[in-house]
Amino acid sequence: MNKFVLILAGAALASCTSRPQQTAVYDVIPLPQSVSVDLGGEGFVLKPSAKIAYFGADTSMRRNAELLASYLEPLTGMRLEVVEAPAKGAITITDTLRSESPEAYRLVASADGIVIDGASAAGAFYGMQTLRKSIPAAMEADVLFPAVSIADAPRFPYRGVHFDCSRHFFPVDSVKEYIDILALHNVNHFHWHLTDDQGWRIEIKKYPLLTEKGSWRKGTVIGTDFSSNDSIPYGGYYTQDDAREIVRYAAERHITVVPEVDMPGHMQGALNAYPSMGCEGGPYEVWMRWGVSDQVLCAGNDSVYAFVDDVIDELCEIFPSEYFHIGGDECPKKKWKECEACQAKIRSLGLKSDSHSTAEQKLQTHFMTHAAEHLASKGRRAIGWDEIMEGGMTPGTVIMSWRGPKHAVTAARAGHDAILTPTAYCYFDYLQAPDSITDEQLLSYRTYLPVEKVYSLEPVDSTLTAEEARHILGAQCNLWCEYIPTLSYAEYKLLPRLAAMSEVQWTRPEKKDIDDFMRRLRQIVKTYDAEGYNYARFALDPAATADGK
Ligand code: TNX
Repeated sequence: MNKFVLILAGAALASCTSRPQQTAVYDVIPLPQSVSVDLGGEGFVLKPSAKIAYFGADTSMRRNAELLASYLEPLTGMRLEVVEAPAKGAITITDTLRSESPEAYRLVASADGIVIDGASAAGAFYGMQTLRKSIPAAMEADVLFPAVSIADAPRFPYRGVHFDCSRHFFPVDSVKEYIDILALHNVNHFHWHLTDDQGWRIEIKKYPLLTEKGSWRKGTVIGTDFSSNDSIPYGGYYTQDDAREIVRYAAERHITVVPEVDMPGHMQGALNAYPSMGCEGGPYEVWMRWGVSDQVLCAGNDSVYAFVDDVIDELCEIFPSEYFHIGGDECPKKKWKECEACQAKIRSLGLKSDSHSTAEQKLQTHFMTHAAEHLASKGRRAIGWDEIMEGGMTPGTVIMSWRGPKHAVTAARAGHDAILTPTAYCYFDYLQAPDSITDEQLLSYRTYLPVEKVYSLEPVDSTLTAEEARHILGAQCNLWCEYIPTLSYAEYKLLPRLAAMSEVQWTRPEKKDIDDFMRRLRQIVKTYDAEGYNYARFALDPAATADGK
């Protein structure tokens, strides 16, 4: 063999063993405030030998680093070593950035490495998410990060996603995966809907029957035929330790869990366990169908107020969140009108109907105010669905505007904080496809809510003054689970609409562009694929059909 042949053979061998390279693209969702690619600069090539180095004495930065290692693995096949900074040729994460926004970060990539500097551990975490989402394909390859400087901070302080774990119960591991999906989209509040007519799902030690009895229903309607029933017992609940585990898991991902105990309506689960809390004394069943029940807590019974305080007391020990959701939606007043105790309460409080509100609506305000004041005495703030304004507003309570954006406008004008979650843009239980593409889609509320519509939400109404606009804390999408029995289907309902919502929550309105968003959507689904998330493929390609099973 001559020398020339040997050189050729050597080159062939080298090309077989050298790893392929892919190039990162900073086409991420949500779109950062500024991305300056340095076209003349040399980028950083990430290889398996690179380290993830963290600065910061507290455990949250080390945890960030470990999470980053776990995020990069399914995308690149590399499991990078986590070390304390400084380290050469590393991805370095630190939390020393000075910024007005505590969630801001800067990401700089150069030949020397990548530095993510957050204004806090949370800020650094969002920089990590941007890095992760810039890796376009899941494959075993080195990654070239072109030289870049990204400066970013969120538009709104409250970026929420809700999950109804009452109508269907999702085990702890499923809730964790749900939280992982929120983290990928820079969401910072997880609104956990824990109680409803169809099941009470959180252990309360002082009231053991809530979960012993109130978490089980005897059957579930089949489809949308409310006269039908599958007669299969259905239930489940979270122990307090489970809930603590969820709080911890979310906190590691810089997400605050906001628990919801829906009151005084949507309470048949609790009424089944403790029938004396209803106006008629029961018996009450854990509801087997969907909709709005007339059976609500009695607002004339003092032991009901004590029950509310006790539940809040136990849950405040588990959930450190400043916000606590006390529901307040869809509370029919039929039973209160007929109930002696409720009417006596109305008289003793001197509540009178007027042109704005009925006496019963004012009684609800009295009820919600009781809960809100009890929370305030513990340093917490109540959030309520927008119906709580009907009988007059409880000072300090945050309004969740779901029956259209107008309630947020009313709240902000009156000096109250508000969060936008109007059904037409934010109800992810609604259809993603224009008509029924799959059988499962038939089992859904029929309103059509495509990704483009979600994207078009502007949370700050143009008629608000700058002062009023400051009361708009942010936006949230809701996943009501009457027709969502599995995590896989929940993912499908969430994705990719959550990508659109994350841009509503994070990105400045002047930077939003639906065409550019739809283009970048093709990139984020690569991360969905790498993580194995189920998503509605036809949202990207309307020609695609049956999916989501
Ligand atoms: C209204 S939104 C509800 C929920 C249902 C949902 C279905 C709200 C505060 N109440 O109880 O699950 O519609 O879309």
